[in-house]
Formats: sequence, C-alpha cells, structure tokens
Amino acid sequence: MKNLKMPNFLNTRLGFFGLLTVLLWAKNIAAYLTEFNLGIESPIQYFILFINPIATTLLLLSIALYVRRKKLSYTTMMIIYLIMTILLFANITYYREFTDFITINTMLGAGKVAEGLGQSALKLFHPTDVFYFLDFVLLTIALMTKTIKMEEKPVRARMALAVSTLAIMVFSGNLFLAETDRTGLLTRTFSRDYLVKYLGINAFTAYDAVQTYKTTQVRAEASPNDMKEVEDYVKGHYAAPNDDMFGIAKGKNVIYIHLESTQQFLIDYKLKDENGVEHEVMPFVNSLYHDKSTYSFDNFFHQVKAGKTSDAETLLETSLFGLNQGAFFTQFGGKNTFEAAPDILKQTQDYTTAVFHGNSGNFWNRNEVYKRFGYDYFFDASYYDVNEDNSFQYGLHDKPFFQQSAQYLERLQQPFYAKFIAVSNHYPYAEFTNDDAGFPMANTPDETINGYFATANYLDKSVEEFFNYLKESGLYENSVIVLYGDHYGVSNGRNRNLAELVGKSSSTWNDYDNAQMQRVPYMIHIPGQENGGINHTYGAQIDAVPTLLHLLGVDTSNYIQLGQDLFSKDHQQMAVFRDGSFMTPEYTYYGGTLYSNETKLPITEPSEELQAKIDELQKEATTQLEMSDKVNNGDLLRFHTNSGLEPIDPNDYSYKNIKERLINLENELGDKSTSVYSQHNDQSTVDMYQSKSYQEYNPTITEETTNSEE
Ligand code: GP9
Ligand code: MN
Repeated sequence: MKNLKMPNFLNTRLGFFGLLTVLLWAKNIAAYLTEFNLGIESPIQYFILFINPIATTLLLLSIALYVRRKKLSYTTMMIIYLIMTILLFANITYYREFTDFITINTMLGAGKVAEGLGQSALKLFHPTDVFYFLDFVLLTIALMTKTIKMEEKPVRARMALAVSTLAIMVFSGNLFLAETDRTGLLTRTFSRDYLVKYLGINAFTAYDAVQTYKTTQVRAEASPNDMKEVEDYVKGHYAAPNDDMFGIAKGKNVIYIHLESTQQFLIDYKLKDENGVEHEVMPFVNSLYHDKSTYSFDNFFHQVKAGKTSDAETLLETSLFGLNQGAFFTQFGGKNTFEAAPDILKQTQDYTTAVFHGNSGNFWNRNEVYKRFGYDYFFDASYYDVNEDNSFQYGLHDKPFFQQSAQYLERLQQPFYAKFIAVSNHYPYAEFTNDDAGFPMANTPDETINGYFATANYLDKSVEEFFNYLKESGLYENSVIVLYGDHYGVSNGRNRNLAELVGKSSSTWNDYDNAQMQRVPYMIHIPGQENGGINHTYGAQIDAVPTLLHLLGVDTSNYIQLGQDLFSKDHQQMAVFRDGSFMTPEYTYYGGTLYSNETKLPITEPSEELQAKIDELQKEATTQLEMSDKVNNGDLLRFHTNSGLEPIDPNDYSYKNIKERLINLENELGDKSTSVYSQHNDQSTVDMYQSKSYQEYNPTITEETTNSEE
C-alpha cells in the first residue's frame, strides 16, 4: 500500500472528513435502494431520500474537527464513522427479518431479539455485506501505513463551526421539504418507515431516543397509588348494563368494519350531479342504518386529534383516549399494558382475534400495538396481492381488500373478533382512474371535498359485497357486525366549502357547525334482532367497548374503561372531545365558546345556575381526559392486577405464516374445528365472493359516457 499515491486532499483533515462523509452517504443510499422498502412515490420523495443522510453524517463527523490533536482527531472521526456504519448495518439486518427499523427499546432488549431469532440469525447476513465494513478496514490500514497521511495542522475552530452550521442548515432544509411533502411528520409520527424515508436512520434514532427518554421518565414516576385514583373514578363512573340488552349477542362472532373518514352527514346523503340528478352516496350503509336489526346512533362523536385512525382504534378497543399531541399508537402503544376488547374476549370467552388491513404492518406501529391488544393474528399488506393498479398510498383498495380477506377469514376458529380496516375513503379522495370511476364529483372550489362522495360510495359498495359474502358463506347469521366512522373526512378548515352541500350557508358557518360535523356513524347490526332503530342518545367512541361487551354478555365492572354502555340507563349523555371541548344534548362547547343546541347561538351571558352546570360538565370532561392521560402516560394498567386478566407477553405473538398456522390448527382440531372452511366440509368459500367495478354495476352510465366521448 505504501506505493499507492493518494490524491493530496486526502492527506488533509478536511479532505479525509469529506471522503468519510461521501462514503457514509453512499452506504445509506445503497441500503435505501437495495434493502429497505420505503414506498417512494414521487420525484420529490426520491430527492429527499437522496439528501437525507447528508446532514446528520456531516454533523456527527464534524465533532472530530474540533479535536486539535492529530491522532485523537482521526481516531474520533473513525470511531464515529464506525458507529454510524454499525447503526446502519444493524438496521439492515434487523429489517431483513422484521421489515422494520430498530428502536432504542429494541436495542435495550437486543438479547431477546437475538434469542428469538436463534439459528436463523446467521441467515440474515449476505456475502455482499462485507462491503459495508471493507472501507473501514482499508482506511484504517491506509492511515496506519501512512498511505493516507494524517494532517498535523488542526482544522480552525471557525471552520469546524462552519461545517456543523452547514449540517444544521442542511437538516432544516431537509425537514422543511419533508414537512411540505408529508404534513405532520413529526407531530403525527405515522411510522418508523416515514421517519427514515424523510429524515434518515440517524435522525430517526435520535428522535426515537428523545421520545423513549421522555416516556421512561413519566413511567418511572408513576406508582400503584395513581392507579388507585383512576380505579376510584372508574368505579364511580361505571354504568351498569341494561337488562334487556345484556348478552343478546352472546357467543356471536364480532366483525368490526372501520369506515375510513366517514362522517354521519353522509348517512342518507344524496349528491346532486350537474344535471340536478340525485345520487345516494352510501345506499347500502343507509339500508343497514334503517334496518330493524341494527342499533344505530345519530349523536355519536369521534374523539381523535392527530392520531386519527390509530387513536380511533385506541378509543374503540380500550375505552381510553388517544393523545392530545401525536399518536398514542406510536408513542405508547408498543410499550403499554392494556385491557383491550380483543384480549378480554379471548381470555374470558375464548374468542379468536384478528385484524385485517391492506397497508404495511408497521404503519401506526400496529405490528407492536396489536400484540398488546391481544390480537392473535394481523393480516397486513404482506398477506394481500397489492399492486399499482389496486392500491394507493395507504395500501390496498377496499374492494380487493375485503375480497382477498375471505381466504383468511374462512380459516378463523369461531367465535372470532375480527376487525377490518378499510382505507380507500381517505384524504385526498382522489378520483378513480379505472373502472371504479363514475360516481359524480361534487362541484365546490375544494378538490378534497369534491372527491369525498365518490370514494365514500366506493367504500359503501365494498361493504355491500362483503356483506353478500358473509351471507353466502353462512357467517352472517352468527355474527354481530359493528360499523364505525373513525374521524372526519372533511376537516374544519374546509367546512365552509362544504356548507352549501349540507344545506347551510358558508357565510354564517361557525364553530357550532364545525362541532356538529364531528358526528360519525356507529351501528351495531345483529342479525335476528328486530327491535333495533335509531337511538338518539349522545355518546362517543370511548363508549364502544362497554356497549359491545355488554351485548356479548361480558361483565365489565372489573376493567378500567372510561366509557359507558350506550344502552345503560345510567349512561351520561356526553361526548368529550380530545381538546376538552364537549357536547351534550343541550349544549355545545367548542373552540372556547358555549352554544345552545336549541338556538344554535352562543350563550354569552349564562345565568348563575347555568354557569354552575357548565362548570360541572367542563370538570367532568377534563377529568375524563386527565384519567386517560394518567393511565396512558404512566402505563398504569401494569398496576391493575385485579382485572382478572393474565398479563400479555408480546413475545408470545407473531404475525408470520398465519395461514399455515391456521390450517395446522384446523387439522389438529379435526371434527372440532369451527372455521367456516371446516364447516363447508373443507371447501373454500372464496368463490362465493362477488366483486364488480362501478362501471360493471352501472353499464348504462358506461354507455352514456362512451357515447358522449365519441
Ligand atoms: C392507514 C390508515 C390511515 O393504514 O389507517 O390512517 P389515518 O391517516 O386516517 O390516520
Ligand atoms: Mn382514518
């Protein structure tokens, strides 16, 4: 090596620093292109990906530039270089097995991961991995043999500072671009993929370290005494089940259908097209809504903020709130102890529990959270045939999603609790460009609103097809089907443009109207029941768990649930919003203003009596939220040892090879197997599933459009 002539700049400290920066950047890019699947969708995302390793690499390596002594400076630089390489490589190997990135918590429990991997760990290494470390070895030799000479003269402090500042500026630029492309990246923290995709591995790890530190602090301070306080509140707030309703669905399967971004105003809504012809947006869901076997609610509110879908899941399955900032799933969901509905049903009624969702499993950290909710199985995107034509940025479209789910659903042992998370009716409500196009667009200045009705209509059809399958396969009769809207589809900022479409005027639109728009559908369909109907009681997502569990005949008095059974005679009619606003049959308190529901006007000078009443309601709202935050932030349920539930060990759960495992179970159970597949004499029911495009359902429209195009 001695005879090798290195370019002169490599013999300077800055030159060597430059070389290491470029090499690390190249390794990151290589990993992005060959190892990680980050779902890059646009040129701008490619650009962000391309630049995102630069800032943190510059910043960290620049530490060595402040060290004046020659050997120490070079050693520092090489050590930082090695650490960053190891971090990258560790993520690569981890990703090969788990399709996810390493969190600080994973690092702390690394022993467990390695144990779990056992023999297969070796398989995670590829021969080409040598290249990730070869440069380090060669550079070390080059330095030791003086092939690359170490520069005696230290880098001037001003220069070092300039490099660090440059790094920070690049990072700000990177962050700005990232936020522009994905609003709420840091506040909503959708998934680890997103952070890596937009900010790189180093920044992700740093972010995760800060979050982990924060949560560890709060958890360390929490004590069993805090649990006692919550327990007392929950006992006092408990609403006993209604005798007429308790257990009416005992032993039935539960099928949850998550209606993405569906607001109550879409129920019975008809959209006028440009010729004044009315088109019913959700005819099938409407038919369920009015069905005598459905217990429908028209004053049911969502309670989420930034955590949106995931916080709705938290509310609907744990009867606790999500967070006021960020998403509960990503911040605490992977760590906390829960008393979630699937787990309760599994442990007390022997239910099989499963989630179906056509997006990648680590979105919203679901892979981790579901284990702690007690979900036996999670069919994420990897279980579906997802391609460019049948999917969009949030995953598989609803029609193929429900259809492809049948092959797994038919294998579940009954009774089961299965949740289906639809997604097509998701912002930005883009117009279909295939045969599913055809439902009219609304005509407002806001594209988002215009597309909302067509995607909702698509969702409606998907649900109808799924119901048809449930009936054909025989599952229907033996199931309770719950449909719920997770949150608004049209945000408050857009509501003025929606005003005319809902029979209001945009000029008088105010926060009172915004508050009313937070209603979402909640329907419990119980085939065989005849005394359903539209219930006007005021309630919210937090009430779903006790309501459902009581219908299934489960006593909830031992669990920590903040909601109340909607059918209970003690049910307090109130919906608390995540920001402390609230809604009752008489009053709307929203955006800091109190309104009378009767006059729809602000109450500016409340009587003393009314003020006292409002103060009380406000106190109730804040207490509910405080109790929830206490439990969630402090992970208090770990202290709740008298629930009767066995603690969950997430390591007992795996979401791999589910179908094989279900088939093995069927075989093991033999005659005792209760899956639909077994009930059909080991014949699959997937052929019973019928799915068609909008154009196929509306052939005349197709003709008209083709004619008019000619
Ligand atoms: C994606 C989905 C969307 O998996 O559930 O979440 P959202 O953006 O509605 O919170
Ligand atoms: Mn959602």
